[in-house]
Amino acid sequence: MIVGELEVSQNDDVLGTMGAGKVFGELAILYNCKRTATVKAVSDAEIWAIDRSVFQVIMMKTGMQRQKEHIQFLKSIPLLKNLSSEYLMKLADSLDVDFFPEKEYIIREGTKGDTFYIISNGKVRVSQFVSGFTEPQEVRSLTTGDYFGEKALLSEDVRTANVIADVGGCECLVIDRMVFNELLGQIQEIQNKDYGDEERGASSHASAASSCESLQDKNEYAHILMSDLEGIATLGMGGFGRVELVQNINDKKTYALKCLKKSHIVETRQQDHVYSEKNIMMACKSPFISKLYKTYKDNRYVYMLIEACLGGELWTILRDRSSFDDFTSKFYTGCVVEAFSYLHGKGIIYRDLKPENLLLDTRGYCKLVDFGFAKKIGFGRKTWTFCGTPEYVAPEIILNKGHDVSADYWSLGILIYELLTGYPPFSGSDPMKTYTIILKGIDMVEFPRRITKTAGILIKRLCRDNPSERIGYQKNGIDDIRKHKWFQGFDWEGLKMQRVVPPIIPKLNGCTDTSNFDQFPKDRDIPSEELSGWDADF
Ligand code: 6J7
Repeated sequence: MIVGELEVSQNDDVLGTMGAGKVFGELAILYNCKRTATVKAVSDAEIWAIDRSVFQVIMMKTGMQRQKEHIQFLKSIPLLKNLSSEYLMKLADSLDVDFFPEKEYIIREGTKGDTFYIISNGKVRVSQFVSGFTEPQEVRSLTTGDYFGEKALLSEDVRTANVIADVGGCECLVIDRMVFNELLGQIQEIQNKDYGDEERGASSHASAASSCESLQDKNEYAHILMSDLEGIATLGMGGFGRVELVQNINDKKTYALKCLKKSHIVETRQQDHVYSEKNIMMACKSPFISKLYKTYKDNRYVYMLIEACLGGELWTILRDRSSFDDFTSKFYTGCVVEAFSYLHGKGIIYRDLKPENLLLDTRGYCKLVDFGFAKKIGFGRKTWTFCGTPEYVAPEIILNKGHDVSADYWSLGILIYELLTGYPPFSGSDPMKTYTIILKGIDMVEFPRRITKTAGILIKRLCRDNPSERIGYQKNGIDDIRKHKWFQGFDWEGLKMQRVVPPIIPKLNGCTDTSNFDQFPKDRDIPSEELSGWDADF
């Protein structure tokens, strides 16, 4: 608005007035909803107006511009001078920007930490407990272009100093542990940094971290060699490679071995996602998430040795039965709710929910597989990478507005609809058409009669255009979904303890029976070698 005065009201209640310089009208465009308030000129007013498509292009362009600025800033930091532009782009893609007001603790000594910081604007003061003093002693200050927070990521989890925003506050680029490990952890300057903690007589947090050997998880599968594994059958195939059922020749136990073509990973720039998949799956211990035991690599493939789920894909079962009844849909949705509850509690978003990524184990419980799009974003943060399967993608991902765990709740609504009907609510003949339909909103979707009223209400509460209005994302978190009327009488404790009798019990004749999977021809394609070394930590 350029000049004049406007009045904002809702249902005849005046909410306030606006003058020159104010912007308004964005909500109905962002969330594709009806206008949420009435705006009336109370004096002659001159206003600039932008239509929906221009607004969306501006949003997209500002997103791209922001990324360009980040790359330029990262290039100017001496620490990163030897990083290739590909790595810089990845870094710019994966970082978040946070502002800390003056005196706020960005890092507190002795707490656990998972993030690395580069100061993009402002200053911080660093202090530390030193023997002989009762208060932390200031050891240095840092300014724009400096970094901190690497020590807890390199050795153990514990922070070895306090970092506090200085006068005027401080803006930082924030990088999570996984991205740090992949892109920055190997830089010599970071590895060799010595702050002189020992000479200073810094207390145990600092010295423990510097002298601590990295804790190796005792992994009972560590001894299984690739040469111990014998191929039984192919369970799945795609451009990425294939998934084989393999048997350990020593103890006859079977596993799924995911074989990913390295050349394909590099061509499609999926290195980040593959590392993310490995790190997240390795860190997860939930009965509703398939376990990753070990990884291998050679010149052509990286491999993941995963818990076998021989009951087959929920997608295949749904295809064969056309649709599920209410209890069957509730049971599988319940398994996903438990998986999400576990992941979100760890600050991880999943981002690829669909029936193809739910596998049944021998008892009929379903588990989340394929963590290629999962990401640890922590709490209260967003991420911007476009990913997911078109029919399940949330509107904020399409509009590049940044997304978080609420995008998983959106996809949960889509899943419930698909389980109950056999088809997803938003579907076009190509991804672009699907996105256009998604942006029209759930209220434009026809709900067939096999979706009961309470199921329909839950789906609509999950598929709100505005992410913060979605059930699961509010004060009581995912418990609101567990307590929703659709789940009335559902035995959540029994599900968690795996006492509930599953609605479909797979027919299986031993641990090498692959009859619940479609049949695939032998893969005769030998991918080219890929020797760039991106998989060094695999
Ligand atoms: Br900056 C800085 N100076 C020091 C120092 O003198 N000693 C220690 N132990 N840490 C220092 N720092 C940074 C370093 O990046 O403060 C961070 C606190 O979290 C530390 O990494 P962190 O232990 O993860």
